[in-house]
Amino acid sequence: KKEELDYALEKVKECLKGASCLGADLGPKAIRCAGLVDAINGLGYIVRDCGDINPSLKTIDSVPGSVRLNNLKLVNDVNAKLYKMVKETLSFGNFPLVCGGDHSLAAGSVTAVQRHFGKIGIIWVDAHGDFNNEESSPSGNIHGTPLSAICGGGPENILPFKENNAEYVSPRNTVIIGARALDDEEKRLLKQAGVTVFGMDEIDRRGISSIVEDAIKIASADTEGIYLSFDLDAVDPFHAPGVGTPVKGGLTYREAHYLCEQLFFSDKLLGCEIVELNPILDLKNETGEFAVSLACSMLGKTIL
Ligand code: HAR
Ligand code: MN
Ligand code: MN
Repeated sequence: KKEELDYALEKVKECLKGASCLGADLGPKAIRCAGLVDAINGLGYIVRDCGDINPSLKTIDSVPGSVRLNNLKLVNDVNAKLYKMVKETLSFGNFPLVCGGDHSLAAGSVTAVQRHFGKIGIIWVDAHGDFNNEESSPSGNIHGTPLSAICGGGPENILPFKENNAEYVSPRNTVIIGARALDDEEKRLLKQAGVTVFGMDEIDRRGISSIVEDAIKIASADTEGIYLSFDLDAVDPFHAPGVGTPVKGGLTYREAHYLCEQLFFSDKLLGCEIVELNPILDLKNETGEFAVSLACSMLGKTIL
């Protein structure tokens, strides 16, 4: 029936938010179910779970005018809350670990970390570049744009909470690892901005250890430290099937862990996030469990 179809469509749209498919909003629940808090406690930390951030808006928004970013109001509403939460966490002297949610949350988290420390580097682990702006975005999905926005390339309207005269993150201190699905215009924008991109081909050729070593050097040159933004779709879908936009040919299980372990040992980490977990697409919460094990590696869990 038409009313039923319309109702179902409305429900699906409510869940769309920054990504193109339903379910990334359930990610944090799945990570908790996989035992995140106990696992981190087990490493000797005290965990303060700030809880989920729920949007105050319920329905999908169509913004009037020429804005072509999907669900802009909804994403901005969540990110404004996240921005405040991460800034508070840092001002208490605590270490933020943000669990997504789709990657558009980086607009809130990274802006807060940058504001707190003044000058940070970013290591962005992702199959994608997330470096589209409003004009270049092929989909209008905000999760394809946050890295560009954070680096000052727009879309500016996904950073409404950014304080006046706060600095952007320098593209010169920004490194992408694991890329294998970049749009043509996005490639051009990355090159123009001066972001370092280590694609899977270079990881094949040089090995993950030398790549991570370079990435840490680039992201920490003249910065207060490094924020690690880990999109689970960087990992091969064989190990991480529970993501909205899987791309074959990604990081192996050990490459992903090695990267996180080395970042911990660099002693440069200012905070981190794990994003794009979509439990609806997962197999028995395998990717949720993987996310927990990666968080442990970021926080100092070692083999020996
Ligand atoms: N580049 C495409 C776009 O901008 C696809 C982005 C998919 N993004 C993610 N983020 N899953 O990493 O629409
Ligand atoms: Mn991403
Ligand atoms: Mn991605």
